[in-house]
Amino acid sequence: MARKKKRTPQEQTIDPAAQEMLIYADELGISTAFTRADNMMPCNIGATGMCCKLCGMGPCRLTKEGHTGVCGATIDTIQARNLIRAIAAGSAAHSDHGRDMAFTLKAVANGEAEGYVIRDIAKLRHVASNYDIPIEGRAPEEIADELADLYISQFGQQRGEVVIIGRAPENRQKIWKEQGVIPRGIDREVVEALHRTHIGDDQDPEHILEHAIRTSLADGWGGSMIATDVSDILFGTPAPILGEANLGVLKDNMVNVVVHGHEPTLSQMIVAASQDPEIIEYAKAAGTEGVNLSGICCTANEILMRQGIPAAGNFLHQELSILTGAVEAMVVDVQCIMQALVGLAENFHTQIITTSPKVKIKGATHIEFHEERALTTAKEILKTAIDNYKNRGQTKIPNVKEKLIPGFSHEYINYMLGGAYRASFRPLNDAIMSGRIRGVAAIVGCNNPRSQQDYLHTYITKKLLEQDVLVVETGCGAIASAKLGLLLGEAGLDKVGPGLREVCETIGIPPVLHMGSCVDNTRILTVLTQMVEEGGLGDDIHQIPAVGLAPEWMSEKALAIGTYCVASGVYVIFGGSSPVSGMPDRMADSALVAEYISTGWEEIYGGKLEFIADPDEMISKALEHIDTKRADLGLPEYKPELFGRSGDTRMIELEALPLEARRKAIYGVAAD
Ligand code: BF8
Repeated sequence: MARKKKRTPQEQTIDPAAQEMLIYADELGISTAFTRADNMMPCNIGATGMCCKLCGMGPCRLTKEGHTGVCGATIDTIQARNLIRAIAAGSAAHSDHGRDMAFTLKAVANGEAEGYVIRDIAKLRHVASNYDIPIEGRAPEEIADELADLYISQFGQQRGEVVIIGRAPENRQKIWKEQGVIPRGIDREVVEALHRTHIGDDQDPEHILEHAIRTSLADGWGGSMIATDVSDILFGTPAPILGEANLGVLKDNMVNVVVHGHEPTLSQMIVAASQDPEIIEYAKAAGTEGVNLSGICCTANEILMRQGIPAAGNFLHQELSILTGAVEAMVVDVQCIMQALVGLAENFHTQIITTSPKVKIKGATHIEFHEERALTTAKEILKTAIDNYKNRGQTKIPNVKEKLIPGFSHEYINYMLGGAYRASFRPLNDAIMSGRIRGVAAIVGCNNPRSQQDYLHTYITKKLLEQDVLVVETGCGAIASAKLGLLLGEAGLDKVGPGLREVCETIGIPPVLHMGSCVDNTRILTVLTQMVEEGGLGDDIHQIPAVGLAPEWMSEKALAIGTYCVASGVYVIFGGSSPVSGMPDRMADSALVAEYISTGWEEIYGGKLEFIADPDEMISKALEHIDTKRADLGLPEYKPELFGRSGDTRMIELEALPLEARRKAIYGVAAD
């Protein structure tokens, strides 16, 4: 494979902590995803969706106009098949996570899960009442047992409709019914996606892509929503809490345990175990000041937004955290875990501990986690890490971290807008209708070492904030903004448009709302639904001046999320490269799928999926879309000069303070 130019650490990432560690990795002669990406050019035929490897007659590479595979498959059929397979894999990953959560809920309800309790009874009752599960006069465990049974049944259901669909706006459900795309059962749609793409099955690209919509809906309005619901019920619905992010959260004088992956069942129990007197004593006996937990990827988001446990970083920080030499154990469960971790850890004392029955990595220590022994296993894992402290060598922890306020669940957003007595989305809708807020953008998704880490996420976020667009974030995108200090209440409002700033100052919120992990993109679906139900912004999601962006995407889960958002009526823009771009300069027929998932899907669902590499074009397209939606609703044209003059002596006083003093005045603490 041809080599491309090696980038400098400054070209590989905008994060100063990551730059420091990449320089260190170079000094040590250790490779990372950043250097491996530089050393391996992606295959330009596979990357553009022009390779079919679905049977033993191929792989067939279609590179000329009119080329077909050995079986006669055309380029558009091949691209559609590749895309739906990725969407099915992403949906499977999210939904299997949701299934595990539902089984944990069942076990907790029946007293079979060690150490767990039902933390949010109000949410349990609310979710159960969506499905007419009786709640009055019943113990939480009884309700939870019935809800768990209902949710578990959704995976294997063969006919009918997945019940969660009933939580979407009525007009949206009508579109899905007319199109016949309501998922019958979560697993069924994933299996059917695989069946349809076996050699000799579905060969009409539009028909394949119709099933891609059905499969993605089984994720967004199915498995992922179950995961979010149950996580909140068991571990608490997030509310704002002060946290920290970046590698500087690792501590030299403590046993550092980094939890990485996705399912909160494990990480929440490790949080509980780390506070257990037995573990604190054990750590002290080993000559340390205790156990310091931190997270990577979506596990980080899960424990950050509920307990304020710091995030060591996003996807590309998993290797960098081990490079510090200060991590006794990296405990992983499922998804986004690089195989390179084990080889990398051999250069240090770090133990990579796999815990899921689904995920083993050669060379890692496997301590399998099951909910009936959850607390015992969590303690065993922590003791293994503590025992490893004595093997620690030289450390290099970058002195870089930032404060943030995560925890904006849809329940909290509803509450914060109106308080306990008038909780409602009315103020948000009013702010959009008046033009104080121009529109809403969800900026979500991964890091990708093929782009400069965090640059696209934060550049686009900052530019949209200047344009009075309220930003909500999840996943690794949220951690990117956190590391840059964009999730910091009033302290981050300096460069925000005047109307948005007024709203944020009035409510007391940051202009970027951290809404959780990747499965929690379903919270965004719920917010959009509640905005429709509140009135004034149309009768369906596609009418809301809103966009979704995944600037640094890399995972199949991101494609599943993007597709269910499109099916729900959202304009979704992905950065980086397009898996269906083809080579339209050489092969006009290779542009059909890209065209169909944009204008074709827009005609049917009001949402569209586009891949745009240039960040400024992403921003201009997003703003153009927001303004078109405003005009279609008959809302006033966006005029920022009308806002931000109301004045507030307190804000003026605060603004005059240097940043650290301002943070101290607002939060009572300053960055250290
Ligand atoms: O599910 S954003 S890199 S961590 S896939 Fe993975 Fe992408 Fe991060 Fe969470 Ni989501």
